[in-house]
Amino acid sequence: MENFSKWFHNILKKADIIDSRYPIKGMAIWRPYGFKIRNHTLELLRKLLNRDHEEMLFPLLIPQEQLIKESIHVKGFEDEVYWITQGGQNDLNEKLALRPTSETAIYPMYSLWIRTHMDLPLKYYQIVNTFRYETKHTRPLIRAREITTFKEAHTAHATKKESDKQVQDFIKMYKEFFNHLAIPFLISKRPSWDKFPGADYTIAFDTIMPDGKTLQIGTIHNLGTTFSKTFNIQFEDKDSQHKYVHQTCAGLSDRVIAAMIAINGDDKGLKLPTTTAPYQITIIPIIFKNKKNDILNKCIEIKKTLENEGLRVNIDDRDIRAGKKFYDWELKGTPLKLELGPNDLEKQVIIAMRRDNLEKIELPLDETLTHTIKEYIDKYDDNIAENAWNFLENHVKFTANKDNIAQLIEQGNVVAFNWCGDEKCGRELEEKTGYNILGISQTLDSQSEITCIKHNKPAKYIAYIAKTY
Ligand code: PR8
Repeated sequence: MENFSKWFHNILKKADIIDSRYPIKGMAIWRPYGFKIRNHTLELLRKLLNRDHEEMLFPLLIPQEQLIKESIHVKGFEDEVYWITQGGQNDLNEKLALRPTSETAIYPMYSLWIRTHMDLPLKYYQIVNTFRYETKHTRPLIRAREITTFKEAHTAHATKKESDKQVQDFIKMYKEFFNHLAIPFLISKRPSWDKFPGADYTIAFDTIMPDGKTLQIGTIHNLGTTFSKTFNIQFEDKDSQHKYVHQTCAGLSDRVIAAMIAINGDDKGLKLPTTTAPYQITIIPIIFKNKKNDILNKCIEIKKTLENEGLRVNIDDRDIRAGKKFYDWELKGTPLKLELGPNDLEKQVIIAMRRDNLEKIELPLDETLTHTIKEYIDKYDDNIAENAWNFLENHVKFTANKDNIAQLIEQGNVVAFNWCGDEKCGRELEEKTGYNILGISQTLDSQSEITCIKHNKPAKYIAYIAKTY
């Protein structure tokens, strides 16, 4: 993959994932194959969230007065908001914002819903489209102006301790989610100047894309009582005192799908994990005239058997060359292809080919087939995840010398370094190098004699710096 950006645009188009020719910048269309991948991704996400959250759905529009009520929050978003000012021929009395995120839509309602400690913790989420007037270069899925798949969870708790615990629970859940998608990640606490507008602190998941740039693929924010004070979200506690709730929110977007595609792809196309592949197995009949029906019938029988075991299977019976079918399903990233021709049928075997190693193996067409295939796709999943993690781990390099940062990053790495944690020092480092501090990955032992990469002050943390999307 020499030119990642070109590869990415090509694959979205050729594999029928996204069509970005829609005549509004930053807004694109999900094509049916992409839509299926998106559905499976959402299914997984809902399954994880529904363990202890409930899904809801808010309106898209937010009254101006509500959006601007939380001053720090609005400052962070004011340059990114799309406004609706007219209804038909009439000017609206109040401007309405297309939600860039929904804190200011949701929290006034939380203030009505939450009354006593018995209403807590409250854990709701929605999966909606949001709009951000991004001024940086837009890219489908990665930086869109309409984020079509924005998962936002919003929780409220009685104490700070519980909200901190919720942050940890989200971290666990995200780990599980990204593992299902074969997306390796770095977790860090964003520096104070890069946290979510209105948050006490932000924990972010980043991955390293094939071009070495990092992509923020998920965030978890502890909002403290900033919003509950602004929107008056109070509860009566056991001691009859009225207190402000402590809140968190956590977001994911289409970027997750971008990362899954980019990290697991190669020059032949996609390598989708079986969790999200529209078809986990594609059967390709090799049709010769006199045997056509026998072959097709056997393919249908195999498909049914595998489907009964819960696998997603399709048969490509298009009237085109088998070679073209192989090419297409390699491009579309089906984890396992099965090929059945007249000779195979006679020998009672089928040829299996995993998308990751492209090895062809003959499998007996008997009652062991389903079991063997399941083992195969498990190995496939393990292998693509292992490769993805190896890539990430090989591209995180530690240095104690600030003069090495630029070279390491330009070679496609994220750089880990010892840091004092001071804002001034961090900002200077960003300015001097032109890269971004992702955040703190680890706190150092307070007894340690290690010094900050920039000066002689004691280092408190290990932090990451990178070229970011
Ligand atoms: C919140 N509020 O909003 P966040 N295109 C695609 N993905 C994007 C874009 C974009 N233009 N901008 C951000 N993301 C909080 C949490 C409710 C939920 C993705 O947080 O502003 C990024 O992966 O950090 C980001 O981590 C996630 O949306 C959440 O957005």
